[in-house]
Amino acid sequence: MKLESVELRRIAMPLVAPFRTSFGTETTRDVLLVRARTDAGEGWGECAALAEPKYSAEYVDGAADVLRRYLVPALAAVPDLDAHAVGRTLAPFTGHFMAKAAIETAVLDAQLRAAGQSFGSFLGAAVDRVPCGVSVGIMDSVPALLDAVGGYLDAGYLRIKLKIEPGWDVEPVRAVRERFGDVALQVDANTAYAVSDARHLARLDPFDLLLIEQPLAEDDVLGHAELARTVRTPICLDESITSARTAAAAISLGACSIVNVKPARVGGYLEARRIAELCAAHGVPVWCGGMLETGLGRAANVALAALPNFTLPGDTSASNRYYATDITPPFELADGHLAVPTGPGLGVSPLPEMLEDVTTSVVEVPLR
Ligand code: SMG
Ligand code: MG
Repeated sequence: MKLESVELRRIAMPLVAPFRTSFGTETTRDVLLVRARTDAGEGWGECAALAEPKYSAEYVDGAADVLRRYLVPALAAVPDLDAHAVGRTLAPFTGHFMAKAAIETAVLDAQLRAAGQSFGSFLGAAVDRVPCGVSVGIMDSVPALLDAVGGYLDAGYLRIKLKIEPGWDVEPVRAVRERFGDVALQVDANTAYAVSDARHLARLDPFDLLLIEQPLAEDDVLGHAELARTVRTPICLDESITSARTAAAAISLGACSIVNVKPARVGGYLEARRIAELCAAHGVPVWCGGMLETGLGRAANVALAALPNFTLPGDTSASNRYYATDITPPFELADGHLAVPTGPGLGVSPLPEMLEDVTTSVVEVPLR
């Protein structure tokens, strides 16, 4: 394939409710969509970068900038482009995983649409639907949290993840356990603790959580290994895992026994699949993370979550958990599951009218 032009489109997607984490509150997702036009047809990718560089170093304006200045021009020079060539071509540019993931996904979508193959089939999906969890933000009060969790359980979600931070951890976990019994429950700290908090975090042990996700800083792999020797709850890494190599190191050092595989964080679906396979070889279960994606990003995540080693429910919730109106036909929960799309490529496309309604800017990247 040859890249003919790339469109960088920004859309503003209001969330149905504010989503608060230890690093900030999201109320509207400012999403960058990448549309790759090739001589074999077009493809879409969604960039997961948030507005501010707080989850990780990436942010949406930075992602758009690096795509326009460096990544797209490098790919435009490749005569027979496919998804595998994207990572190779972009390797000289350090970091910028979310920007790289977005363009790799767009190229893969174009390639698979042209070949009539779905993401799920290409990646190696083993099932036709995936069990879904939901990530629940920090709330103003425990009663408000119990209301939210109750609503998600009524909707059929099979696992609850609570965002935690110092001052909002043991009490909300205890309250959810007491009210909802033995529901599958886990927590995510988004790096809000220090290794000196080990004894405090061990107070979560009696609640039989599936895991505690990323309690310490992104670069504190040894700290996580030390913590794993103090707390009984399994440690799962998110932010720290940026490649198959960092996953191998974290596992070897005993820093985690479960991995959150988030394609955006590792540069795309090909590296995400490598991580899942590496984890399988080490007996480490994985699950698919999320970044409040629209239906486009969700389609690819659901396909990935259908791979064999994804044995825990992912942050792959239905469209209406995030958006009143999605830009694709909505993903709907059925019996706690989402169906893996079967159409060519992502299997979903943006609805033109809806897309126009939410678009805030469109930039064509000039290809020389
Ligand atoms: O997509 O359902 C979702 C959100 C899942 O909690 C979620 N993501 O650290 O895992 C994480 C966070 C990162 C994004 S917070 C705005
Ligand atoms: Mg996380």
